[in-house]
Amino acid sequence: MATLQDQSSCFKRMPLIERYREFMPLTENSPIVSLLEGYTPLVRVDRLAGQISDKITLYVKFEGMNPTGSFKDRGMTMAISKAVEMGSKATICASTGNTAASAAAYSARAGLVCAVILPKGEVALGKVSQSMMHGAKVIAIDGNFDDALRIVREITDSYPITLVNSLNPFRIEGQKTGAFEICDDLGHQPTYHAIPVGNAGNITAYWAGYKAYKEAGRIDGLPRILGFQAAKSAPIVDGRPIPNPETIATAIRIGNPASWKQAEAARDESGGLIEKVTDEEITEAQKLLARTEGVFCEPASAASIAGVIKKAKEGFFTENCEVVCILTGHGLKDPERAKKICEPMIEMPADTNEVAKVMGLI
Ligand code: AN7
Repeated sequence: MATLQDQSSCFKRMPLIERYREFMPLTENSPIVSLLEGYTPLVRVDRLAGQISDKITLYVKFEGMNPTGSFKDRGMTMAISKAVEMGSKATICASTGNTAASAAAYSARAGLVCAVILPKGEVALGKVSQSMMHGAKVIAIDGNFDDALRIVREITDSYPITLVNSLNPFRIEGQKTGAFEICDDLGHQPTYHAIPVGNAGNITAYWAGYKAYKEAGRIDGLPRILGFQAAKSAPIVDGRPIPNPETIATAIRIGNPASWKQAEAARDESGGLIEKVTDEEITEAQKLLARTEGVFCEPASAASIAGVIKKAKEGFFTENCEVVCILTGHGLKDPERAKKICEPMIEMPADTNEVAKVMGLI
């Protein structure tokens, strides 16, 4: 019978953690649970850059192209592989939606039972439907992400269930691969790395990834990390936990990030910054990217673009530089939001003349 490993490596693309095996905590006998994640496009977006600054060469790393539509798959392939290696039968996570979707999918792939704890009414439709479809036990609590994470910590303290939030160190290990891919694609590190910050696992992982690549001699310098939080969910910027975080970018509606200190370290060690962008700036950036370049990311992801636009307006980019924006999730995750911010479609009779009229042809 074919093993999971055989199933995943029968095509040209190999499992992500296999590709970067030398940097991953895998043993010879580690099972590899993969959906052929990673290898996401690093798209050069000159038309967008032209509207932002004449100093920057801009790239977007479209993490929405991962199997479940977000960057979470990079960490989940590693976390679930280790869970299987250690004999776990069940997984659990708190989530604003994407971690849950990824945990549900990779748990299904490995034959593990999965439970996801979500803030009721605050998770985008696409993400909820994924968790349900993959057969997870979907539990929506009267509370926010931070409440959900507390519950998950308490449950995993008392029961033999594997926690697959980014508190699980294997998640961070897997997510380092994003940095490796960027450097492999460019042939060097970018000058600036712009990224949305929620629970702060991804900024932590990217910084660790760049540092590991430098140590291995694959790059000869490090990027400056530019992190962006939503204005009313910006605990790191404000320097205190936010009890009731709010933002239309529900993925990053987080008031007390688990990797707070590591995010500050990434900012300070890299000579970067962590700042806020408003919901209006996020929405504008999401639409601008979609309309200028044909790339549809979810609202939280657009925080990276919004941040670069904001910094460019402030005159931050004074010399020619390369900027990579991480687009953490696919726009189809949150179709309701897209409908809300765009012109409504035109409904009309099935009549050619009438159609030509509304098109302005007649
Ligand atoms: C699209 O799914 O926290 O700073 O529970 O889904 O590593 O938390 C999602 C986070 C950015 C922030 N963009 O990353 C979850 C969750 C998208 C996200 C983030 C998330 P972190």
